[in-house]
Amino acid sequence: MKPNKEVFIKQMPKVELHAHINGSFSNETLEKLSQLKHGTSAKDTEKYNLFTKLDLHDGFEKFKYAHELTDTPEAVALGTECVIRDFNDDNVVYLELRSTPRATPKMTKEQYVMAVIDTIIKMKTELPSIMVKLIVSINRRESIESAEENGALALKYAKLYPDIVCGVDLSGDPACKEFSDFEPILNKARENGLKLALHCGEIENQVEISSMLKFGMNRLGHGTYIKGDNEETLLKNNDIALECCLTSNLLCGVVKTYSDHHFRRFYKNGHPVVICTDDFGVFSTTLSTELHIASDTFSLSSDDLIKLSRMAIHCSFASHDEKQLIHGKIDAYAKSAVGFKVKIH
Ligand code: 6MZ
Repeated sequence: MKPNKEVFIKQMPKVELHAHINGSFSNETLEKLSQLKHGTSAKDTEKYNLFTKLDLHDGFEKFKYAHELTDTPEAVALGTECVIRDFNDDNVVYLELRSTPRATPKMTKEQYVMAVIDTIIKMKTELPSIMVKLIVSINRRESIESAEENGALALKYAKLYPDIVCGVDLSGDPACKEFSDFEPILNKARENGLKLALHCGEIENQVEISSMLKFGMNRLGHGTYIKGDNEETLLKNNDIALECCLTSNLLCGVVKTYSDHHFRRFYKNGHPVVICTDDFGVFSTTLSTELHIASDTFSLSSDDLIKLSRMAIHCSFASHDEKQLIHGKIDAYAKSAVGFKVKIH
């Protein structure tokens, strides 16, 4: 086999830190979920896939389609399993999934969380080469009461499953509510040992960006509108890693071209950055594709890509021993790739 960039990236052990479960359904997964719910093929998958640029708000409408299909614990379990299988097929060896506990007429939030956790446990034996964790999401669109419930579920299940539940995410339409509304919930999670991976700076709101950066977090999702020197200093001083989702940002219209993406600036400044998919089903991408785009756009060599993978492990919420294990896989791959004399630029 002639080694080339595609093969190199596809085979590289990869680390995914920003993936929403209900945004990560392939068309095959939608088919399976539709069969489960309706006994028929999925209709109107274009309601879910984003083929053209939209604004961020329209982008959020896309998730309704997946949510309609995942309204029972069985469907949540099936969806989660398919997502883990798809990441495994892309040679992702460490995966932090995030998802918003959702109550429907057929399911409680607690059943939702258990369906995801049970599936993660089941997949440990079926797919032993991928390690999967869960970050519990809070959706900004929902009530504070709902956010409190999600925070409490995160704490409860982190105690019961400390190897799986590792953090809390704040996501959803960034135009909804004030960050300060969520601070007490996030503080409580942090004080009880959970990590924070919060969406921040997806829209232009300098007051909120500043207060979020001062509040601090372990990782920040998107950060498109983090622009001023003060903000970059806060990011640096508070040691906040940046999750960059190239295609998501392009298709949601918050960056004009890949080349304009803020990954370039932060990477150049040596800031911890991680390439992520966000919602690979909605944005029709894979982690390998995103790394390929990053490599092409920002002239990253094979060494740079390996370094990015190592950086992703560093920024992950895995334990020390788990990080060592994943590092071992990347080291072994890097050695074999040297043997291949893979030069991708
Ligand atoms: C903000 C996003 C998002 O939780 O039902 N979500 N929130 N920005 C984004 N960038 C485009 N992509 C996804 O997965 C879907 C939910 O994740 C959040 C939204 O709240 C969406 O409803 P779960 O598994």
